[in-house]
Amino acid sequence: MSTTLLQETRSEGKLGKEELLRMHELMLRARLLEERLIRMQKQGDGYFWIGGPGEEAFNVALGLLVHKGEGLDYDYLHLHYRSSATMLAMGADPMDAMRQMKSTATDPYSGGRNFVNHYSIKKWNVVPVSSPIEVQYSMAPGTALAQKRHGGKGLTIVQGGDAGTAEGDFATCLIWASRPGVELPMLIIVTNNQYGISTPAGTQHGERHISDRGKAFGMKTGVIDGNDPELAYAGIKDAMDYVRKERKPFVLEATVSRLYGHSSSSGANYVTEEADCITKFEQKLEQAGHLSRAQADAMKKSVTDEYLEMSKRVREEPQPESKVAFEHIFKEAEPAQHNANGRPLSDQTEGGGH
Ligand SMILES: Cc1ncc(C[n+]2csc(CCOP(=O)(O)OP(=O)(O)O)c2C)c(N)n1
Repeated sequence: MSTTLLQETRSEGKLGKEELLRMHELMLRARLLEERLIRMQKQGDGYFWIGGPGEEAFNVALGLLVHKGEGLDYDYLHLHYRSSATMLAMGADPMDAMRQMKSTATDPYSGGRNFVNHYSIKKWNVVPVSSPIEVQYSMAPGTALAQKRHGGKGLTIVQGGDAGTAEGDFATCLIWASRPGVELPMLIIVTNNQYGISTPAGTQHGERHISDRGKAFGMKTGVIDGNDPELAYAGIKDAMDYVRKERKPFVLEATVSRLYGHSSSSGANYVTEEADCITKFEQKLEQAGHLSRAQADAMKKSVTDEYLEMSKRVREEPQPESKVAFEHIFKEAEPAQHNANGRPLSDQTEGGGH
């Protein structure tokens, strides 16, 4: 089943059984991948875990709706470390996340340099995820501005958490996205899980919804239940359709859960107090007669086994050699040649530089 099929089905009114089951499978795969990564970290096959359990409903829907490809005609993604389900829904190889967890030389996102869930895929316009939070919001207007000048239907998607919106980068994003006459084709997403690392959102926000901030800049905004895959799919699709057609920004806030705490630094244990989008969706699918408990359990077992096997294979892959540690930091270039005055020979200007 392709993304296109999902979109066609949606425009007819409702997602069909096949599409709902595909979403469920992707959500389950994303969750089981994160659980494998958490186990890898706890067993010593990695130094740190951070990821997206609790955001699968929203992030799978997003991944299925992305217009995937390289260059300005396709969507750009400026994601964060909880976007694993988006990556899986786009077709990323789960083994690559395990490679990044294990810091192997084969990790295609960072060659074993970065934390897990810090993706980077040039052929799909997935801009490298950075550990300093929120910088993606001030970078994203760059690709959106290039897309505005280029024309076409491509848009820029930027996503981060609620607490990070306190950083100046978020304000930078709102300002650049909404300049009169140069409004940018951006889908600005905030996935609100109600926490910074340990700071409750309720103690930080004078505004009712974070997305309301967009209203002051004349932007369209919306809040959706990010724990419901059908509502998330419909909400993202509506917002994307607007941005693609009008070439103007939309601020979309999605309420989500954080099911394994902040990261391995806070223990990475399952929390029972928050809504679990997969449990809720499975109940809905069972009631509709689309999925039985036995089928869901069988799928869970089979994917768990599949991922365990993958993690064993990743363990055998090579670690990076120390001599590559400084590659990709500075541009590889010949040292500049200087004249007797210490000026670069390539500098032909009269009277000195700037
Ligand atoms: C610039 C910067 N400040 C602080 C941190 C430490 N830090 C990492 S995650 C995080 C909380 C982010 O919360 P939120 O934006 O709500 O996203 P969530 O992790 O809840 O999805 C903080 C403060 C950081 N990585 N970068």
